[in-house]
Amino acid sequence: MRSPLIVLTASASEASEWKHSIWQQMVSAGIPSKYGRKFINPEALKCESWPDGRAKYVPNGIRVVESLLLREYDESDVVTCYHENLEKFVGPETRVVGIHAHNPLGISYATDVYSKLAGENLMPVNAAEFMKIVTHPVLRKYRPKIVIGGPGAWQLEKAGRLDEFNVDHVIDGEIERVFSQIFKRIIDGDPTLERIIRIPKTDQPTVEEIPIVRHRSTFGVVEITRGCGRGCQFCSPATKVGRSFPLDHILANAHANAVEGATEIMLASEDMFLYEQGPNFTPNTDALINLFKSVKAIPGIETLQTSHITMAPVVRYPDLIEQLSPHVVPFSHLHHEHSTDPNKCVIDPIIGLETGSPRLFDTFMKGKAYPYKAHQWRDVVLKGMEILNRNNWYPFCTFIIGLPGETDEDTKLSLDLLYELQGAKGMFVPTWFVPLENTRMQKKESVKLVDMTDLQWEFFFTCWRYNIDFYGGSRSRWQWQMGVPLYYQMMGKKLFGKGIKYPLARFAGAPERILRRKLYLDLTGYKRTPELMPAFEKEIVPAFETVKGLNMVEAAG
Ligand code: B12
Ligand code: SF4
Repeated sequence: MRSPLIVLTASASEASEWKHSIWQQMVSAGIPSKYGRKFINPEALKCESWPDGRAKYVPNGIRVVESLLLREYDESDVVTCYHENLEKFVGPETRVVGIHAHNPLGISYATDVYSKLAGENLMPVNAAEFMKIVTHPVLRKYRPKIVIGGPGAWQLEKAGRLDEFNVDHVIDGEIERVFSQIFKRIIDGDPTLERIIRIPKTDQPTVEEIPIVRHRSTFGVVEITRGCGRGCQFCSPATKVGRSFPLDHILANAHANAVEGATEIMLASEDMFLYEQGPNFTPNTDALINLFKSVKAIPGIETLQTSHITMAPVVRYPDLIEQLSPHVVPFSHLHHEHSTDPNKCVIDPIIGLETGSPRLFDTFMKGKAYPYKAHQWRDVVLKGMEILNRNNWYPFCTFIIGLPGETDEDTKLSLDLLYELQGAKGMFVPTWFVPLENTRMQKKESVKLVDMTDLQWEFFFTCWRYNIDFYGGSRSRWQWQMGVPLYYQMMGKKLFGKGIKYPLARFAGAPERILRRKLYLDLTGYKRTPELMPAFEKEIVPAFETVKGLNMVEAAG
């Protein structure tokens, strides 16, 4: 039998939808593959195939490419599979192997820096999984053209690894309008086709040009909008024209997912409140409610998941969250004991909080707060968080450490914001600044771990202290308390210097009344409001023996 002309694939760490966990995917980007088995359940990297070897689910981007190609080629000529089935499909007639890349080397917002906490040159799980594809012997045997596309394709060029992986073409941008001509030229082996193909903004497709997917996407991802007009300088969707998909289009996509077994739909967007928005970023509550109801009504769909939102509309339109909640929170697969929902459901949309410094905010992302001003960002975050939490929205909040020109004063302001977020319900995830290609900051420098200031380490580990307190059970707390002092003595101190000692001690749960003398933030509240001290004192975590054993507490005292 003839081998297919085009084989499409994606790595297991980007295709897996294990337990519907987006968290699992983020962890894959940060954990060194060497320790992968310790932190990642091996089941999480198993993806399901149909009996003929085709993939059941892959990231939405590659499904869109597949659907475009199926307009021009037969199903027998376009096959999507995981790396373990490449052998089965790639053969003498295969001209192209197209690989989707969301975060192939784990360097989006320096997620790989997490893997570097355990030493330089450690490859995150994401990169290891990606390598399984590009180093697959069947590619060397038949030498099809290797084409990489997707939001993280830029990473291969940036890391200078195109030759190492024998990449013929990197396609950067939205492919709908130009796919036909590009694939034809690749298949024909056109020698004049550039290695890096940047699709210009003028070729961004209209929603009518974007196809309905033929097959199921990982997490049941269905786009509801594309692009964002808020213009943050570090962000790639900021460079895309804003578009909202018609309800029929969304429902047809959701239906295609449901008939192939998806029980959950993730409504993907840069900001859900952009869906059918009015002028000046006014959310369209009715349209959103109708969207939730209609998607939920599709036979087979049991749960809904949101992707990204922004905070300003939450505050500007105080009824928005209250009105949306009954139509989305009860249909979430996520639960938390703090939820006031009868079934303890919560939702966790992703929100970029980025910084507590009005100066940095004003320089790099002032549109994010619109209609509020940069100096109001702190208040917007705190008020927004209060509204979200009250309605059982426990957001996944990201921060960017090391924006260009960040000073100690800026970091202190971010720490101040973090202090005020104590007790807020959600996840606080610090990431490091990375200049993404095609953004206004593409020429800026990435953060390097060795250059992190003590305050930046404090910010980093304080976030994780909060996360463990809110999400980790007592078992996980105990494990960190055992492991962290060992990490400091055996590795952390050598890699990053003594500056991480007290931030790490906070992460490990050392008593705050001791740490407050060594760190900027005083989580007991004493430095800010000494009169409240007796009340806070009662809540202080008892002294922690293992840390003491390693002299961290004594030294801290
Ligand atoms: C849903 C989503 C997720 C989900 C699901 C991901 C999945 N595996 O399916 C979750 C929440 C898990 C996730 C995680 C992450 N994500 Co994400 N995610 C998105 C989101 C909202 C939608 C993705 C989507 O389906 N888009 C629609 C499709 C059609 O677009 P597309 O994939 O770009 O595909 C088009 C082209 O790229 C091209 N194409 C795609 N694949 C291929 C392959 C070939 C061969 C070719 C030729 C072309 C091609 O054709 C498509 C049509 O034009 C986007 C924002 C966005 N609107 O794109 C962010 C986004 C892609 N994520 C991003 C990031 C940074 C991450 C994370 C690192 C963490 C984070 N901070 O969010 C992690 C990494 C996960 C990992 N495994 O390492 C960034 C990427 C920035 C960048 N340019 O590098 C984005 C743009 C968000 C943002 N605002 O910054 N993500
Ligand atoms: S609000 Fe979010 S998606 Fe929009 S430009 Fe800013 S970072 Fe990008």
